[in-house]
Amino acid sequence: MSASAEKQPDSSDPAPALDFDVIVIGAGMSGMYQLYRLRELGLRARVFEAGTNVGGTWYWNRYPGARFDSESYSYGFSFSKELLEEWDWSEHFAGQPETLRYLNYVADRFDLRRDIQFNSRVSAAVYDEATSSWTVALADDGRFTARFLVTAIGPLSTPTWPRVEGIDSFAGQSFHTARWPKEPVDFAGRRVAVIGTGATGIQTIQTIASQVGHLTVFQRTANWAAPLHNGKIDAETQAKIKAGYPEMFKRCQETFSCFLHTPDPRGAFEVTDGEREAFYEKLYGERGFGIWQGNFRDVLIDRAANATISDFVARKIRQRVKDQKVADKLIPKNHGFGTRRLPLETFYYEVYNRDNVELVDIKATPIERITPKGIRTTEKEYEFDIIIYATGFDAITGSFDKIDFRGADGVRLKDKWKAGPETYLGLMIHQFPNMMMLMGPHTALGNIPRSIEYSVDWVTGLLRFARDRGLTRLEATEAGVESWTDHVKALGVGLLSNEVDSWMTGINSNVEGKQTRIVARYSGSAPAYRARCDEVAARGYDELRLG
Ligand code: NA7
Repeated sequence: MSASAEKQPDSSDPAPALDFDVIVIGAGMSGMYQLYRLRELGLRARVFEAGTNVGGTWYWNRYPGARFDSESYSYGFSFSKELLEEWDWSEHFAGQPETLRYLNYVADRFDLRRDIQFNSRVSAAVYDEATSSWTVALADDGRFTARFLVTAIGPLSTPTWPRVEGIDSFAGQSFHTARWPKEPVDFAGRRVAVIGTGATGIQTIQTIASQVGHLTVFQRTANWAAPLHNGKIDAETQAKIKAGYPEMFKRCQETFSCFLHTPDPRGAFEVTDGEREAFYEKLYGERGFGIWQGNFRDVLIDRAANATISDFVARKIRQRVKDQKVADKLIPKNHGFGTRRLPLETFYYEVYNRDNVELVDIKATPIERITPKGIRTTEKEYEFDIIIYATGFDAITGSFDKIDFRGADGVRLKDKWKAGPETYLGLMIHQFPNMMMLMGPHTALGNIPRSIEYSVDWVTGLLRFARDRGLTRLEATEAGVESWTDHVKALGVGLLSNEVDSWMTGINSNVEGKQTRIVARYSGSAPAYRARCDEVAARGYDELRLG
């Protein structure tokens, strides 16, 4: 800890010196890159991180089989040519250990750790109008002040457990996938339960099925999934990837959500039945998110178009799963293909052809309680050695709810956002001056590192502007927030994904008060988002209240 960080503010001093220019909460990809840019500006910055090391999502999610669903090379940082040149991704979709190694390499390469304080969970952040500054309190101990506050707390970082009785009574081992231990878990011969079949559950299930004695999957809602088609990157491909980086990142800037894939300009019914089938077959055989992000332009907005791809993928599931009763349980009935975040899988469906795997439909036979021995449904009690909760996150606003943010006049963010988030460009909030959000609500998510780099650069531009003009107070106006929030809501109209319960619509059965759908994400195109934010910057941030 630096000398300045140890200093406690002196309450008798009417204008105590601030500990830092900027405090950043979180040392995941957003916080790491923000720190790098703040240093370039010559600002005194401190990052507070709850974990013991950098990496955020890739630090916490150590569960078996955790890996990218977007191509490794399109996911890494693009800001440093040297870094791009130095780092070799071993697979098209790297696993979590490799990604965590990468982020540690980045931290070392840019000497980031000296301004990051680990084991430091922020519990509160309070704005003080008299000094135009933020005081950040840590859960354990310590209070620090800074002019500006940047939240880099991640859209999917607050894990949630089922609200079911008896969780603590289980006598075996239990783990949430997002709080997986650093030490390996021995599955050999064990009776294992997995609750949850989202992107995380699917990766876990397909990875451990061959390692466990017996696996029981508790599925509440069947999810659509499509093949990942991962593979090793050979030396020749590696050289091509590196030579093609400028072009590839340019493409990511042009596509709808910064992935390598972007919607096909044709509608699903603008081709013949045979052409449509062939196109789906091609997409199903290709790497990555193409079948989701590179499909016909209308499959995520038009029910009839969506039904064609849903029907295609349902047939694939029936072909891949031998027991047709099980196949039927695995085919979603309550939402169309791609209307929730699409999990990508590697022989996931084939798992259900194994003798040691059972699928339990907990819509039909709900879980009543966790018992010392295992899980009791309305049908029977199952006995386990290990229970894995792959039950997801209190997404997007959940990590904000966990910190007691208080803005001007003591207004609590949790109260302000009771009916859903309200933001300016997904970056700022009225009555929360000098606070900027990275990957908060209402921002373009998509291929997250691409969005992170853009948002960090925007925030950095704003802080440079403030520094150069000696500004000490930056605030989104009420009108600016209203206009952006209305815009984000309008963009969501007509999207099939906004008519479905998922973390993307703010639904979480495990969290009180999160049973009503909200528009939590910006669903326009990334280029349109950037154009709007660039325009604000080019006009000298004239939509903000500056002081
Ligand atoms: P998700 O996608 O939110 O999936 C959570 C899963 O857990 C999903 O199948 C849920 O069923 C299930 N779940 C949640 N709570 C319960 C309870 N109480 N009982 C039974 N089943 C439950 O989270 P993931 O971690 O898989 O993925 C999150 C994102 O991380 C992913 O989209 C990627 O962007 C990376 P439900 O569908 O709610 O019925």
